[in-house]
Amino acid sequence: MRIKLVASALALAATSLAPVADPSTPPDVPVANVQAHLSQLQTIASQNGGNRASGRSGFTASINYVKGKLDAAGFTTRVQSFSGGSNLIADWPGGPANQTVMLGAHLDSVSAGPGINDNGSGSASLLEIALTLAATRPTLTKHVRFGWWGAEEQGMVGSRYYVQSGGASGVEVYLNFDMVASPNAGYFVYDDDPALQRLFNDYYGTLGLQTEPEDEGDGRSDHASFKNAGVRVGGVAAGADYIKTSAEVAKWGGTAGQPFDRCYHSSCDSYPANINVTALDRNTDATAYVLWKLAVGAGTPDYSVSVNPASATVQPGQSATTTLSSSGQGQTISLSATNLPSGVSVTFNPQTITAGQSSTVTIATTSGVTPNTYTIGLGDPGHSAPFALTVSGGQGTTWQPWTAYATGATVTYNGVQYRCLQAHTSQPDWEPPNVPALWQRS
Ligand code: DPN
Ligand code: ZN
Repeated sequence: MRIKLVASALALAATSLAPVADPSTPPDVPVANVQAHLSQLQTIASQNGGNRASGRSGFTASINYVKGKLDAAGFTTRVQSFSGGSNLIADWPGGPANQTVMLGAHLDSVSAGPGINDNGSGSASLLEIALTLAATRPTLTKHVRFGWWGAEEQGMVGSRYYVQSGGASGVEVYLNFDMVASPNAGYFVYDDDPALQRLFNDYYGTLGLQTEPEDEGDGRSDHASFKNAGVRVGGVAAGADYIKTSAEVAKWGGTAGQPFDRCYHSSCDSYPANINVTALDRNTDATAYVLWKLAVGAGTPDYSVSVNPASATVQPGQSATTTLSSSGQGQTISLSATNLPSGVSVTFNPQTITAGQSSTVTIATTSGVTPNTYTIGLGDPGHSAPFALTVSGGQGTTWQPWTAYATGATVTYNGVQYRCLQAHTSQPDWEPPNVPALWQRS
């Protein structure tokens, strides 16, 4: 459970964003949002004949719900179709593609019920972790990808199809989440890879919670598809139809002699009755912790600036404009210009931006500026975009009709230099000697 320390004015924004000051710190994923996703999956099942089974309308609606959230958050999503269903794959842009950490959960239910613990729980948990990643935008040392599988209940069909069609290429680690909120919950950590198992146990250790190695789901969920392809796999589960022992009740509470999930694969696997919110919260935070440990680098990510256009040609006295764009993650950027020659000044509108925003840049020259090409730096110390300013004019520029002249611009006409007194667009019979109101010898 997240503790609300925020002022009420900030509460609305804080519920949709993970309250993390430092993006490199593993987030506390808001369990209320995971519950909201589960509630939606329950509604979808109820409106589609009581299930979300692969290939049926409740599954398609589930894919559409998850995809809509991910697309809005900036993920690159694709739906991979196969005979009997489809997978939803979501890539978070960034990180080295050949070093991918992938997290997956099967989104399909059995046809007997809505599949809320099996496996709305893993699906909703991963969705909220993905949205938290998008809101936090940490520096990534690994590429991060999420998969929501179809037709797991028919024998891991979707994940096998994904792996067989080359999806595991570049995937260094696959983490699987299937039944993470069983009502009579146990805390089971996959023991397929000892290093991954230790990472999960580190997190549960901070809660003072002992885990057991997961073996009930061995070969029975989508991690098997990746394990068979030689990928390191890990994950957590809260138990299916195995019976909780009294020794386990001593560690975790709950009811001895009863299944971890008495509604496994039946119509009563529904929301909210069949969800243990404490287990859902702990397992979601454990997953986020491991993802951050595997894929997130230290520190606050950097931002960058660029300008478009990156050059302009002006007469002395004229000005040019360009747009400075920035990308980054909400840092405050105070804009300034460097390397300004005398007679050139720069103003930014606005002068302070938030990384991701743009500023209009006006580069003004005086009539006395020396014609030349200058490279000006626009940005801030450490984040500079070069802008090439060519000041033409002086002896070299000959007066021409149909040209916009700014006050202070200089031209030559028949070998004589003139300075523009008043901004205008020249016309064929307005040669400088003919219109002293517009041009003065200089
Ligand atoms: N969730 C079970 C299924 O999809 O049928 C498989 C399973 C059982 C997975 C126990 C993990 C633990
Ligand atoms: Zn399952």
